[in-house]
Amino acid sequence: MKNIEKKRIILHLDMDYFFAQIEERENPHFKGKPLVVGADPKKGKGRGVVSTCNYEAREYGIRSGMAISRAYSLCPTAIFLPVNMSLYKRISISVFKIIKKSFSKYEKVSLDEAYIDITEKVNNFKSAEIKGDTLRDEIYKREKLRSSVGISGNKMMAKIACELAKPNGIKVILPKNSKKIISKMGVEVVPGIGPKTKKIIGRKLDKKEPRVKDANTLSKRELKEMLGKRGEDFYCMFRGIDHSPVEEKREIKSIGREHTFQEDTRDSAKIIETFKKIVNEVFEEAKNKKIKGITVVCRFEDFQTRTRQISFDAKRYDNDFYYKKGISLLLGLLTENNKKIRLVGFRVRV
Ligand code: TTP
Ligand code: MG
Ligand code: MG
Repeated sequence: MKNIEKKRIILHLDMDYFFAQIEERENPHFKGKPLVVGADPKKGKGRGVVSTCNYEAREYGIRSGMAISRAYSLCPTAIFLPVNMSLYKRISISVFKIIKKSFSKYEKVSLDEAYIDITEKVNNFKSAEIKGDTLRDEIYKREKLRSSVGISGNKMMAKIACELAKPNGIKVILPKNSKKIISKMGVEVVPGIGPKTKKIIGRKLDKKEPRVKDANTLSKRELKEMLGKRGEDFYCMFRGIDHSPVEEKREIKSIGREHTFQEDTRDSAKIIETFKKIVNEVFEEAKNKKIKGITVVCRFEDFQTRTRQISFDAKRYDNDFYYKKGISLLLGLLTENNKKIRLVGFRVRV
């Protein structure tokens, strides 16, 4: 019974190369040239990461999350720009106003991305496609920015459709075709399957790059034995089925800062001093908002990234309380191993 999906029509919108496209819009002479938004490359000695880049830069192999020094070595002549977050946030607000004007049931996933449940708005996938195109046109008219839309019977397949539509496109995956389309993809297209889970599945199947069609040879019981409760969900997802609802007004916002050290360090005074500085910046931005939880991030010299978090009850505490909790999480991470620290970060949920 659980495998029978309620008939829904879900639309996924994602802005194309968002931060970089905004920079191109602000500086039209950048268009056509590789452009990278992120940390300062410092002629190859910079230590932060790439936030995003335009499609010209992607041709050189540059990607989000890559060390900026590597991006520089792949294309030293690219235009490198710092992250102008307040501008991107302003534009994101404007994009979401456009969504809100036409749709009531939407879920904001990030600054540039939303799921919209249009089941009640349209009768079929053809009219859904027209709705999607209208939305893309409206965003372009108002903000002169290109976006892509994917439409299918659930969130996972709508997102996959959107990836296939990129850039500046729209794609519908009819639910009857979902299983076939997803079966050709790598198992990591399924939300929740990261490198670790992929490895477990790969080991079981004796494949380094397991595809969904390979994973489809595993029974629900086998997946459950391997991966616990999540395994059962994956069993459905490998068949193109995803029951997760579009969660409206999930206005959990997070505010965070991170700092990449000029040199990897184990100097605790230095780490704590930097941590204090970014924590204060976060408090400054969070202002009077109620803090629901905090997360501390450490990236070690070998790029291993670890996080620790705590959630809080409804009570309001003062900033010093959250800072002390943060410090104890940080110390917990520092004592996990003896590796040097590359990056430290602090985030609050408000
Ligand atoms: P994405 O939608 O993942 O990427 P994108 O919009 O740059 O490119 P695409 O055309 O493939 O959608 O992320 C949206 C923005 O979030 C991106 O422009 C920059 C920011 N971001 C980071 O800062 N770091 C990251 O690792 C990622 C993935 C995104
Ligand atoms: Mg995007
Ligand atoms: Mg996105």
